[in-house]
Amino acid sequence: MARLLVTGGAGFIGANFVHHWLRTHAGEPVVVLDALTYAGNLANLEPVKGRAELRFVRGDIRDTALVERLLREERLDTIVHFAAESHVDRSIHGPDAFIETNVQGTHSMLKAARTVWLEERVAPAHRFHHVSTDEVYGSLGPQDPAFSEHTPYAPNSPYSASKAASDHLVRAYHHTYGLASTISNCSNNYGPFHFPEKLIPLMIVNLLHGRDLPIYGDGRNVRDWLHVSDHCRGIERILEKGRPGEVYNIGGGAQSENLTLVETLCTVADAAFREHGDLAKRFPDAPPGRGKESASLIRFVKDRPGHDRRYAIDCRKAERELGYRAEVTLERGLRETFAWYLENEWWWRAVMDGSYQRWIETHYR
Ligand code: NAD
Ligand code: TDX
Repeated sequence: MARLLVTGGAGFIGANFVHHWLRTHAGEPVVVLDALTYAGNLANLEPVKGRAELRFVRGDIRDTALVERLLREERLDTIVHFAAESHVDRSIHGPDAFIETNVQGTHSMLKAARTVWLEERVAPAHRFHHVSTDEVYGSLGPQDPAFSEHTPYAPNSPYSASKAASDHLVRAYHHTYGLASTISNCSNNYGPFHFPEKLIPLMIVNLLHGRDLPIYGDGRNVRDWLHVSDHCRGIERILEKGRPGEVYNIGGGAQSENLTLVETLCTVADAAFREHGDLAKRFPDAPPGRGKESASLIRFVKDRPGHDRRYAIDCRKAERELGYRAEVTLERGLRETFAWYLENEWWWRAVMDGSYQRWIETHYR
């Protein structure tokens, strides 16, 4: 039985992981530590609200004393570290927060784990799992082999550079102090509770409002899409079977050019509007409700500076050693994700207009 500290558990992937873990590990304590930045929302934890195993603590990963206290008080033996600034475009406009949270924050977590687990020996066995990204490996050409765990690091954005730095710190704490750490580098996630600043949820929300669908550059950049449920199962496998000191790539095996992905999403939307007559009334500005194709909203816009051309993940190590397999195809994942946003309009309206955030500020201290 593991006793978990999940940082960033009110964010997109962290919250999905908490839902998954409480489904598969009922009765095992989970403490979520989250600062509730713009990207963190208690609304993301609604599906597990009231679960006796779950404790939510609003706090900053840079508060080393707080993390030490939580590890001691709750006798926690496993950290799953998601908390980060995660949006590449924001890192281009303001890199400082990325260094503070992703580099200093991860170092603060490592220091707390070292003090409590290695010096005070509070937990008999421990695990520090660090959630990272394929972006640390840089950008691939069209014919290059996919990123493996041996691909040299070549981060290109302030975001990926900050994640690379945090990966190196985790590695160093394993080699220098003997911290039992693992790292996963995964590709682009998508699915429920994805904040509508990232490509897929932004396109869904814009489409429903009849707003432009902005495609950066020529739209030929390739991402390897991973449904968040597959990612969560991958992390679970690493916690259960992964070897300390090891790195595992987790991918979805679903490479797509951005333009193709957005066109597929438009087709999914058009089909949903044909099937469900009420959607035209709920979203009167969406093109398929007015007899037009969603793809008519696609617009090419100025490219992202330093935009990585292609990511692709070779996850054969995780398949071989952990029995990991991505289960959700991109087509099914996009259909289900679009349906989730239709069914959970309350969620994206609340996170976008800030009303949930304002509620948190007055009700949560
Ligand atoms: P997210 O932005 O949705 O959530 C980040 C969470 O961290 C939020 O809840 C936020 O409140 C919290 N947080 C931020 N700063 C904090 C701090 N100083 N102290 C405590 N909490 C803080 O991010 P996500 O998309 O869920 O990504 C989670 C992790 O996975 C990140 O480490 C990210 O780098 C990595 N990752 C994400 C993707 C992806 O496609 N989204 C892909 C690969 C790796
Ligand atoms: O409006 C847009 N138009 C567009 O063409 C947006 C928001 C994005 N894009 C492109 C840029 C990328 O090529 O779509 C692709 C995906 O963009 P994002 O959703 O911003 O993701 P990306 O930059 O690939 O990074 C994501 O995957 C790796 C996560 O945000 C990171 O946290 C993760 O590490």
